[in-house]
Amino acid sequence: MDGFFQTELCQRLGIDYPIIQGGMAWVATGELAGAVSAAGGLGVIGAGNAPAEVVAEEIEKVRSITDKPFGVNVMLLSPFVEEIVELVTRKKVPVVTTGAGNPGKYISRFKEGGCQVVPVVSSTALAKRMTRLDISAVIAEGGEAGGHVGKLNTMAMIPQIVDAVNVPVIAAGGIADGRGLLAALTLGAQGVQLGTRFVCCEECTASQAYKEAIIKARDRSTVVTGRSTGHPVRVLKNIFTRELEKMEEQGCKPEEIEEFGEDKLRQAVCEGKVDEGSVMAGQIAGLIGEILPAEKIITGMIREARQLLDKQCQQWEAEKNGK
Ligand code: TUI
Repeated sequence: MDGFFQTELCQRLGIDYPIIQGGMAWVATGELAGAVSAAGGLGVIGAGNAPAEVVAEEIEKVRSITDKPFGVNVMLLSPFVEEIVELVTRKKVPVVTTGAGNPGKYISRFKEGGCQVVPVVSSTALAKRMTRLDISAVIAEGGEAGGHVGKLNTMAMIPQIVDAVNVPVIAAGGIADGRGLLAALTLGAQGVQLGTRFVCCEECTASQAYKEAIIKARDRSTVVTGRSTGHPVRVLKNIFTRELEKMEEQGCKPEEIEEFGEDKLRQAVCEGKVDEGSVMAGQIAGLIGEILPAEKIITGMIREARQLLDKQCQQWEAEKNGK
């Protein structure tokens, strides 16, 4: 345990380390969330577009792995959002993160179930609006992130949101190691959320091909598609994104583009179709070089951040002593 890295956010959520695993649709199953929570972070099941009975099984899986707190990400564009809200409330899921919208109308139900609510935001205005609700923290997600993204980047957005709100801020987008953790804390965040890094985790049930596509990626391997449909999504460049770009150039209707994208994430994650499918990943994919157990990712990040801080302190100490 390390005092510096035990932020108020950790106390609020009941976790040992300020590291949250992104609730990625299809990728963030009970196995992954359970492993992250067991290792002292906050594991989060990604409900995505899944119906309640599927998510209920993932909740049971986490509870069979660990007694520690965990979360469910409620994707607010899901056709099953109503039944997912009912499920997480009934199952008393400790933490609910929300994405792709405003959870305002569901907050009272979450609170009745004893769930702490942590919405994802992509701007200061949205973050401020969320603080009128009974929430425990906000996740400020920059456009470096994988999947559905906003316009601002993490570096510029975090300090502005930290200054604008009175709840703990969790930085997301572009973070995958101890350097990113330390940088985020320096910007005033009290924690970090990682998605792409946890895809390349032993306990993650995504296809080997999906993990290998991330390992192979470089800094410029991702692209944002779907700007014309109003649903910009960051993915690895492949045959699928080139087809999508062609459709956008040709001025295809947003409905046609949306229809073409349907089921493509599942195909990539579950069937390993990484050429024709949608391989959602963040810009930090280029930094990820190996598949590790969740516990190694978490303790490695904390160790790296602490060593960086120690080294800096020693240097300052030496300077003060005129060495
Ligand atoms: O939600 C995500 N990332 C996602 S969701 C997803 S599934 C999907 N697939 C295709 C199209 C759309 C979704 C894949 N990746 N990240 C969290 C996030 N939330 N990023 C941005 C936002 C967000 C956007 C608008 C949060 C709130 C919001 O509010 C709008 C408003 O004014 O209420």
